[in-house]
Amino acid sequence: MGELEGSTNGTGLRVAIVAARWNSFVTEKLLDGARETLKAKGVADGECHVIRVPGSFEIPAAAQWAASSGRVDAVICLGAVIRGETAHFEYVAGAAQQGILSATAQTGVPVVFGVLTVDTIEQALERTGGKDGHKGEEAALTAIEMANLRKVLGEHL
Ligand code: DLZ
Repeated sequence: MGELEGSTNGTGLRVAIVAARWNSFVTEKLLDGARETLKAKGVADGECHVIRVPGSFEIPAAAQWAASSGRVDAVICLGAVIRGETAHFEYVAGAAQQGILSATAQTGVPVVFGVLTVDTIEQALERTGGKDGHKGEEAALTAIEMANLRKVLGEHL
C-alpha cells in the first residue's frame, strides 16, 4: 500500500483567484502573496486569472462559476472578515466558509479557503506577512498541492 500526495510544482496548472475588495488593504496583500507563490512554483502568468468580487459574501458564487467552468485546476478564495468592523461577522464569515466548501463538493475542483476571519485589523496584518505567516502564500501552496493530488488520484485509484 503506497502513499499518495500532490507535489507543490505548479507547472502546467491553471488557477483562478477570487479576491474580495472589502478590506482591500488586507486582501491585496493576500493576493500579492498568492500570485507570487504561484509564480515561484511554476504557474505561468497567463494561467493565473484574478476574479474580483465586492465582499467575502460574494466569493462562493464566483468560486462556483470558476470551478464549474471545467477550465481551471484550482480556485483560491481570498477575503478578510474583521469582527470589529462587521456587524454581521458570523453571517458573512459563515456564508463564505459554507459556500466555498460547497463549491468543492459540487465540482470536485479544489476550492481553497483563504478568507481571514479575525477579531482585529492587527490580527489580519499578522497573517499577511507578519508574525503569523502569510495566508495568501499558504492558500496558493494548498491549491497547487490539491490540484496535483487530484490528478495523482485520477491516475492511481
Ligand atoms: C457588509 C460587509 C461587512 C459589514 N463587513 C465585511 C467584511 O468584514 N469583510 C468582507 O469581505 N465583506 C464585508 N461586508 C460585505 C459583504 O461581504 C457583501 O459584499 C455585502 O453584504 C453585499 O452582499
